[in-house]
Amino acid sequence: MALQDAANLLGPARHVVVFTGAGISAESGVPTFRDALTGLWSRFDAQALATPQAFDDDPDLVWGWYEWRRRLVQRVRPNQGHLAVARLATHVPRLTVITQNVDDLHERAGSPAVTHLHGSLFTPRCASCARPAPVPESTGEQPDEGRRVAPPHCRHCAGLIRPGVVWFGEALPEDALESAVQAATECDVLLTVGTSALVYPAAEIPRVAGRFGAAVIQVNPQPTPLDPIAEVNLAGPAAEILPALVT
Ligand code: BV8
Ligand code: ZN
Repeated sequence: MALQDAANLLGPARHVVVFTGAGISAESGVPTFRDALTGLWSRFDAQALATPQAFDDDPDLVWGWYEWRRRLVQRVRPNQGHLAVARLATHVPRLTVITQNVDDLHERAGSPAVTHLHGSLFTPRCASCARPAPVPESTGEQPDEGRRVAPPHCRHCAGLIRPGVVWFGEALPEDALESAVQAATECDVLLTVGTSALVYPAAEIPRVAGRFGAAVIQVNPQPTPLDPIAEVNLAGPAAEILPALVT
């Protein structure tokens, strides 16, 4: 049985990398990236909004979208999948958590030192001088879906504040990418969870681990391009599979 095969790989592992994507947060109520635009947002294309060009063309549209997503994330809770990942740290000598997600649900589940390859909804910065900016105060109201919101101005240079995420066409944070690649080359097991593995260079991380001899275990209800390199494929939702794997 696949779950037992995965447990047998994890059991003796000394260094495990958990590599996550939007699917791990799906059962918390955070839409995955490729269906992020629901309701009023459905008339937009996520991949087109997540670009420097989109922010230049229509900063209020893009800022409004990220404010909606940030406030949605603040209202939801980590699920059993995030909690199982945090628990895994007590089962293996070394655990590295690498996420493509811009939410903070791994941290809120108790995973320390999460590597965020694509930045965070909670680290806005100035688009001109790059200095960090405060996260806007939450009003406690329901997020206004589909609403344009003017971004704040930088208190140092008056430039526009932008979300602290990595947009398409932008380089990933060098330290995050470097430590992720390093961990991938060193681990015995890489557990990839809830990612379509379509966005590069992040999608290289499980492939690097496989090339360097790690066993790759995949948790995803759908097929992905990683199926051929995964030693074990656990087809199902993360919030069910991970707690069964990490008891
Ligand atoms: C760069 C932050 C260069 C913002 C995101 C060809 C080769 C190599 C690269 C490229 C190429 N063609 C184009 C590129 C470049 C591009 C790229 O990869 N494009 C792809 C689409 C072809 N990459 C870039 O532009 C990157 N930068 O290359 O820089 C450079 C170098 C030097 C100097 C300057 C430039 C930057 C990419 C970063 C994009 N930012 N996010 C935001 O969130 O708004 S990407 C976005 O996709 C997501 O946010 C997430 O981070 C990422 C990955 O998505 P997933 O997490 O996998 O989510 P997805 O919705 O796709 O899938 C969900 C999965 O969950 C599914 O498989 C589903 O089955 C599963 N699931 C559902 N429910 C569950 C579940 N699994 C488990 N349990 C469940 N319950
Ligand atoms: Zn500034």
